[in-house]
Amino acid sequence: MEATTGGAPLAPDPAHLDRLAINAIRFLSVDAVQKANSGHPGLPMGAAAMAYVLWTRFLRHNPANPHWFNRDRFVLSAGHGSMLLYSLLHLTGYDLPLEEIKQFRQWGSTTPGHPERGITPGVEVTTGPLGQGFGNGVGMAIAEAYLAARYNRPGFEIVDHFTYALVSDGDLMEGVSAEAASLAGHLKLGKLIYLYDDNRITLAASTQVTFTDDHAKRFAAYGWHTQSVSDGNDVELVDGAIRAAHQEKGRPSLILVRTHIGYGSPHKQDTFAAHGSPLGQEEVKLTKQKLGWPVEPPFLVPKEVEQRFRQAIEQGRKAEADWTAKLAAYENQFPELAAELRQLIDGALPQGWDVDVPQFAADEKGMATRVASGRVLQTLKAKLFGLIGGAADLNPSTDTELKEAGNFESPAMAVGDLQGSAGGGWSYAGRNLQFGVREHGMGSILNGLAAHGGIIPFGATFLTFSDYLRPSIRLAALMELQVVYVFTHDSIGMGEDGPTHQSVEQVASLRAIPHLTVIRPGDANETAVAWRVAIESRVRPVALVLTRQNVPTLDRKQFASAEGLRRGAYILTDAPQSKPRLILIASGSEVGLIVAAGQKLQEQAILVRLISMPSWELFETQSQEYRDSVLLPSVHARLAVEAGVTQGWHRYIGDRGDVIGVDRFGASAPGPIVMREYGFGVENVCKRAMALLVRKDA
Ligand SMILES: Cc1ncc(C[n+]2csc(CCOP(=O)(O)OP(=O)(O)O)c2C)c(N)n1
Repeated sequence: MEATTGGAPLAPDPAHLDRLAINAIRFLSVDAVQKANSGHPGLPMGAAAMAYVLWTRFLRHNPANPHWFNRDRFVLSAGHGSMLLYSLLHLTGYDLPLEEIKQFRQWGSTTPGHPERGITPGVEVTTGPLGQGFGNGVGMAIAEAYLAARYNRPGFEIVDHFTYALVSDGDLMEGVSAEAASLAGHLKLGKLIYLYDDNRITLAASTQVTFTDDHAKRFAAYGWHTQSVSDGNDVELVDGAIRAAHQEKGRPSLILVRTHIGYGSPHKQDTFAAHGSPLGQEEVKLTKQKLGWPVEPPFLVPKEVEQRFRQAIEQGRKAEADWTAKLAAYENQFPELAAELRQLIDGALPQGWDVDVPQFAADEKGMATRVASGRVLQTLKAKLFGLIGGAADLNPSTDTELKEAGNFESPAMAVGDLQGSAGGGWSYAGRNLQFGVREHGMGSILNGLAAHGGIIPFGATFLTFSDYLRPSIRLAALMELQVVYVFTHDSIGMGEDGPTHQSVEQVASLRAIPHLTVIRPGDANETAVAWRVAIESRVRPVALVLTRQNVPTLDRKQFASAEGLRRGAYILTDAPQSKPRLILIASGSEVGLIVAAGQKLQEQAILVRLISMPSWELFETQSQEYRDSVLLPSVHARLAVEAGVTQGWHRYIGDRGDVIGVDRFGASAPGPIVMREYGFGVENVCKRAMALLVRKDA
């Protein structure tokens, strides 16, 4: 394919090589989608040129080590265009052989339909639900800015990388990206650079039908630096725009790149027919002919194209080696900082990280578990420097401020006597992330923070509003990311705000998410153990479900140790020296209630066992023996008490047990009144328990 004159080879023409390389991306994608008979060829065909420029001229990465800490991050937010990313990973020399490209979307391949973190080397995050990747990138840029501010020293820029993403119309239309973009603009994240694939076509329509706002003005209004590239196939224009974005240090960048979906396809370019289905054999042929590409063989990668892309291997090796040398010099000069950073990079917990976690004294009046959580957080912050986070404008209510640990804000922001500052100054080294009223943005940003590495992020809001970030929680679970959610005001017990704010179905719906650990601790000491579990849970997100109202702090001399929380459910106290006739089970604020009811029942000489069950997921990881030893399958009189929907509890109470729950919406009144009216009182618990005992089949 090299141009020749009468047999004498010409000097290689760089523009020619660029075109060949771009077409190689296009046709690897086209051929893979065609072979799979499934997938999205249009985006890779249109975006190939800008992706080529970014990946061969700018992206600092090491294909031999996709985990190199200081690599630039690249997110394909429009995950349906996965073949674009797979082509780039294959061509630049990641462990993604051509065989895997040929197995696109097949069982057991490392090229799933959408990019999946943990399956394909080089894929940073799972994308597919549009808009999420956009927010993930913001989280990564925050992580970079925080770690850089905390650990870099003049001449030792140990953490120093860009975060890039390729975003599409769908990404920009989804509300989550509006939240994340607004926050990124406010935070002035200058090393965040997004290429917008402005192809004006979505799955089902031209954007003329759905999306006619002025995108450049919109992002400018968020505080972004924007540029437009009129021809996305012009590599020098794209190159110039990325260079200019690098120069812009004080704002995130959006580069609006005009492209054509399905570029080169005679009948499908610029139509949504190119979006989500294979071109078809005949159209593949015509497209290859039109772009001057050999029709056969499929999956062709010309030698010179491979050589061009594979320069990334040597460049990456050198970039990482230089960085490693710099890190060694930094370790010499700043041994303590370096040791701390090293721990974060390795994801290790420092010795004694939890020695200051408080023990709470028994107290009948007790404290809200949100308050206990706040107390625990203050002790964790002193040793865990990767622990950063905040709330969606609810930090006073959720008790999630890291006191005197600074606000994560651009150093360019004026620090004034601003309400809501955490103390400790404003800078990128601040550990309090004020997400504003942006729950969904927060969810996607938390995922980006966790995916970046070095960070244990937490985010807080009322449990009811967990619905607003649920899509991101699901992805955290799917990606096996360590994210801690602090969800407070967890039931009708929160009181006067009424049914819109009173969670009813949220705990059950969180429990439905695979791989998410939901913990609803019953008192202050269980809350402390719950935080320990969350910090140790390196590959699972954890949702802490906490009360607004006070709950008694149990006397652990009388009741079993709160360490039992680690097993998901444990016997708080048992019938003296004999098999119980009745088992009461509760989580969270209802633990105190069954304790009170249990006392009443014991006074009536009823042999009762009390079980605290803060986490179904932790319980399910226990052996059958342990679970049976707690639940005693031979005892049928089992009553569960939880201020939420009863869905799912039958798994633990059996078909002859009973649940006191809330299978309707709440009501506006003081919390204790609502609880009483909904049946969460000692009297009702005893009544329902006694009813179980008199059942013939009990
Ligand atoms: C949250 C979400 N809603 C819907 C979809 C289904 N979907 C996949 S791609 C797409 C349209 C994408 O249009 P665009 O983002 O412009 O991508 P392009 O057509 O340029 O490939 C839709 C609706 C999705 N992936 N995520």
